[in-house]
Amino acid sequence: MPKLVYILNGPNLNLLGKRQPDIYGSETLDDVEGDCAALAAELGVETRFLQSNTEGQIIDWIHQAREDGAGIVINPAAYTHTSVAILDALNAFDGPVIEVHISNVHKREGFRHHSYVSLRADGVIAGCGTEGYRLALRRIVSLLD
Ligand code: CA2
Repeated sequence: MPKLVYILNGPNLNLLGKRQPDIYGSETLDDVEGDCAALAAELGVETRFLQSNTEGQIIDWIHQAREDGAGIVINPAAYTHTSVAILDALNAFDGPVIEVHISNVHKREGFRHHSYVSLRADGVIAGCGTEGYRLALRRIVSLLD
């Protein structure tokens, strides 16, 4: 059975490729999912790619990953900067966690410079566009090997 990597996406990322291409690029979230699935096949892992606009749903998926997930790639979007609850859920997950941001949050408003999730993440990728997801997946797999 291939190892399962959760790829979790927070609020408004369903709009990817549809608004603000100057910040987030022109790929849609479906495109990113396809890219990750193709890379996962190459790397010999399975991915479960999910997006929610609701904090509780993201927490429930992290709990699910405790049961069947080997690693988590997470772009918590705005919850990055606000959610102790997502941090607590990630702290209850034993496998590797990589945090992804499409934009370079450190070049943006001050409130985006702090991340609760970074207190748990084993690595953080920011400002690499949607390629960041593939970089994160590669890193998860090398941490799992
Ligand atoms: O750069 C990232 O990936 C962010 O996690 C994206 C979040 C933002 O709140 C974080 O500070 C950085 C915003 C996601 C909203 O995505 C949109 C995409 C296209 C159009 C509108 C929103």
